[in-house]
This record gives sequence, C-alpha cells and structure tokens, in this order.
Amino acid sequence: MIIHIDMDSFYASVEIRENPDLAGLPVVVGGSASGRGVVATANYEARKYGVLSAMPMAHALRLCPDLVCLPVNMPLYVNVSKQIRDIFYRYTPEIEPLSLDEAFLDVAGSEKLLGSAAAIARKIKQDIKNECNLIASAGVAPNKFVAKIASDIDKPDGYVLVAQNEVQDFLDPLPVNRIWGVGKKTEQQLRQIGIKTIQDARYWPADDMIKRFGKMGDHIQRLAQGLDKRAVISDAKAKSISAETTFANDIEDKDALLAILLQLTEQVAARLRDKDIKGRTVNIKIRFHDFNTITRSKTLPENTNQTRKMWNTVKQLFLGVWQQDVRPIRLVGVGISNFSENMELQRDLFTDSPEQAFEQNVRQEKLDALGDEINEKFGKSKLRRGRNLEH
Ligand code: DCP
Ligand code: MG
Repeated sequence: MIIHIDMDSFYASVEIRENPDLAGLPVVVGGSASGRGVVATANYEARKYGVLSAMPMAHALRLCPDLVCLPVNMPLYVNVSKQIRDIFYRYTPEIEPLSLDEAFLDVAGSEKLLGSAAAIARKIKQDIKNECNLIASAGVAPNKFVAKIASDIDKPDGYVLVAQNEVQDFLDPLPVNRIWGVGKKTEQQLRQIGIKTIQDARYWPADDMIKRFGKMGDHIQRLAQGLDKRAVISDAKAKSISAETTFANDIEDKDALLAILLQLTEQVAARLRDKDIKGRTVNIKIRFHDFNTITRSKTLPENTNQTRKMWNTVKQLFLGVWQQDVRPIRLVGVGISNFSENMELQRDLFTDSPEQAFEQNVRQEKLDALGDEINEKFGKSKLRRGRNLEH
C-alpha cells in the first residue's frame, strides 16, 4: 500500500503555530499586494471568503479586507519539512517528496514490523501533531493516484483508507478532473461527449477514447480503472529536484510569473542545501493555456545550490521564452538535475577572474546559509530575497 501525506494549509499553519494569536483569523502567506504578489496559501478561514492559492494578493484583500497577509518565510518551512521528513523515516526509507509539504511513502517493506499501512498513516498523523503541532491529511491506497486523491478528499485533518476492493467505488463518482493531467481544456472536451465522472470515462469505449485524445485517452482510462503502476521514487534515487505550480487562472503578467518562478527557485535551492547536494542543469517548464508544454534547460559551468545562481538561470530561460511567446500561462515549474555530492567549492573557470568568482561564491554560500539559519532561529523572513535583488 502507498501512503500520501499532505500538510493542511502548510505555510499558513506554520505561521499560525509560530504566532498563536492568529488562530481563528483568516491568514494568507504570499507576496505583498503593493508588489503585485500572489497568495502562496490561504488557511481554511480565509478560504471561506474565496481566497485561493495563486490569486493576486490585491484580489484576496478585496474578498476579505481583514485578511492577515504574511510574507513567505521559506527557511522556516524547509525546517519544518525536514522535521516531518524525519518522522516519515521512522516508518520507511521509501519516501518520495513532491514538495515541502507532501510525500508518497511506500510502506510495503515495513508493514510486518510496524503494522499495516493504515496504522502507520495514523501514527504519522499523530507524530506530526504531537511533535510539530501541525495537522497533516493522509490517504492510504493501493497506488499513488488513489492515495493522492484520498489524502485530499477529506481535508483538513483528513484520513481516508481505500482498500484494493474499494478503489472502483471510491473513484467512480468523482469528477473526471480528479484524474491527474485532466485540466480545464480536456475536462471541457470530455464534458462535450458526456463524460463528467470517472465512471463515465471508465465506461467509454477505449478505442474511441484513444482516437479522440491519443495517449492522453489511454492514460485517462487506465487511471479511471484505478490502475497506476508508478513506483515511489525516493530522493536517494531521484535524478532531479523540482517544484511547480498550476494556477487557478492563467497568468499573462510577466512580473507575476517572475515572482512565482523566484518562489519556486527558492524552494528547490533550499531543498538542495538541505540535502547537501548541488546540481548543474537548471530547467524550467512552462505550460501555456492551451496545454502546449515546453521545457528549457541550461547546464551551468559548475554545480550549485545557490538560490541566486539558479535564479539568474531560471530568469534567463524564462525571458528567452517570453520574448518570443507572450501567451497566458497555466503552469510553471523549476528544476535542477545533474547532481553531485556537495564538494569543495570549485573555481568558476568561465569568468575573467577566477579568484574574484571564488570569493563571490564563498560569500554567496555564506549568505544563503546565514539566511537559512537566521530565519530558522527568528521565524520571520528578514532576509527574503526581493525579486529586484539582482546583484
Ligand atoms: N504553494 C505555493 N503556491 C501555490 C500553491 C502552493 O507557494 N500556488 C505552497 C504554499 C502551500 C504549500 O505550497 O502551503 C503546499 O501546497 P498545497 O497545495 O499542499 O496547499 P496547502 O498545504 O497550503 O493547503 P492544503 O494542502 O490544505 O489544501
Ligand atoms: Mg498541503
């Protein structure tokens, strides 16, 4: 069985834990309204007003004028994420984190010793509550696809177990857009031919589905039957680390997109530093409103886990695409691959002055580490990088 754990309103819950006076108030974490920032997350009180992730902060404030808006304090969340990861490790080494606040766990090897997957998921929820003072939702199911839906369906404080013989009954009534990869456009096309639920998709003749949707059609039907063979790939085996965000509404504003890309870059770089690894190939992923998806990558002259170095590359890659192709965007992602263990700092042979580059490197690494440390200690992000911090 596979367990999927996802923290409830993660950044906001961590902030409220740090400042309990905020409990019960509508709280969001994200960029400032004046800086045209977007909401990273809203707690459940704020969601009652219709405030959602990826919504412009100014819009969120119009919906809920009493909203408490807090800046993103990534090092703090990375620290909590690490604590949660350590709890997972008590139960299995087969952990695949999808972001700071969610992970798949394959507990097949632990069940004899530590109890059933269902029992382990309950223990993990309890450990997270006792030790981190935070609430996680859990899904337990025979595969990743079903486990992920299960963790989401009863949020907050969810716990949903779907046994093998219950998978079909669990999936059938759900809207077809619960199928991973079915966004607004595919959903509309499916609706046009009368497919609204997962059951509708399952019953549709396979050959027609493939004729209409190609590979996607096959994918939809496989998942509609609850079939998903994807394995849990632990970080130790992973070849890349990435983070991505799908927007509630397509975004065509360059500055807003850059702000989100910077947030994602910070997440990925902080995760590299956390693991003490460095990568060389930086990539971005952009999915346009029409689902056309492109990736661009660049291999750096040397390995890095510095936010600034990654960001320079991410920005360059993004602007390269943007100059040629201004269209509404539905999803952006940032990733890094080509890993090495963290080693002695190397000189940058591609600059005029290797010594100067070396010095800069040392300074920047110290700055990143100091930022992580100060933020971990003091909670509030004094050193958060502004997007205009170019030099
Ligand atoms: N996040 C972000 N930008 C987004 C979506 C999420 O920066 N567009 C960040 C903030 C979230 C964290 O990632 O706290 C986890 O994302 P989730 O989708 O799991 O959302 P939450 O944990 O906030 O809420 P919940 O899982 O309860 O729905
Ligand atoms: Mg979450």
